[in-house]
Amino acid sequence: EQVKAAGVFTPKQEDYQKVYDKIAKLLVEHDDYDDGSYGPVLVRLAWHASGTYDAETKTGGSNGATMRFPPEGDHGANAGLHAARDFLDPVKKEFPWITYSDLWTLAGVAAIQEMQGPKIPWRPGRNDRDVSYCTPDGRLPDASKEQKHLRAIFNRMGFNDQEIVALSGAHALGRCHTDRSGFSGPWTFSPTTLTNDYYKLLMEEKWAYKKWDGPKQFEDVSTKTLMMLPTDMALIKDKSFKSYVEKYAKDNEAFFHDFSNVVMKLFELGVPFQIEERMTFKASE
Ligand code: CCH
Repeated sequence: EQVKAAGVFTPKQEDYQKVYDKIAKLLVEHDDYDDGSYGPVLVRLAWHASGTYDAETKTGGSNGATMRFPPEGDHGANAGLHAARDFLDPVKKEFPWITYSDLWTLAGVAAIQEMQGPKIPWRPGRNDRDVSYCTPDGRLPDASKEQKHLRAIFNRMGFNDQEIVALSGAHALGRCHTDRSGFSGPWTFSPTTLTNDYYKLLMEEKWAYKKWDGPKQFEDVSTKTLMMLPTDMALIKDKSFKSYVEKYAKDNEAFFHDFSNVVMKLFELGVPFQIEERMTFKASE
């Protein structure tokens, strides 16, 4: 049983598994959101918490959960992520010993695994920090840009071309919302299941500019129901990026393997861990 006295309770893997199981249960219970799952927006929360990392100054990253505070929570890139943070409120209430920053990344792991993705090894050790640790605006990618910008943003975090392309496969999940980013629509036909379809569609579909009043984006010529951002299209414009898109389009196992490694790295950016060992959570069912 949990020892409730402050400072005495040291959670073990089984305790984190309970947090995982609670998130998995809530995902099933709240299937009335978006395409039927909060999973994609939970992945985006964990990514935007982590992707602020700057390797040079060692600032930002998943340690701190500073998106709870207005300057960072109000950054344009974070529009709509309150949905993910609110979803996790009852989890934090039931397990008050977990920090927000551990909870957000653990929720990202749970969401990926519950959406049929690969196991993502995870370890605790993030501490919540105050408002003074909020990162400046502009550290997350701008979807209207292309390869040069992608490299500038992701190299700053410490990622190479292969890792940029592997991370981008997360766009198999979820959708764009006009009231959040201004863009519209999902990338794949199965936005609540992780597959390599994002790469397959990039390679196999014909993409054209969408004719509308919104920001510049692409739509598939055959059904006009799917979308790609300018940053997504940059992955097949650039020769080096494209070689990895081709590889992952052909080989889902290679994608899952590399995606697991790179997401693990993403969620650990900027965290001064005390422990080396990682845990792997059992998926539900
Ligand atoms: Fe992303 N992403 N993302 N993305 N993203 C959006 C939605 C999701 C960019 C822009 C956008 C990653 C990389 C990039 C997810 C995961 C990842 C949206 C729509 C934009 C715009 C937001 C809205 O309107 O709700 C750009 C630019 C990049 C550059 O590389 C990476 C990396 C990841 C994770 C590893 C997920 C998941 C979503 C869906 C969210 C939802 O609410 O459905």
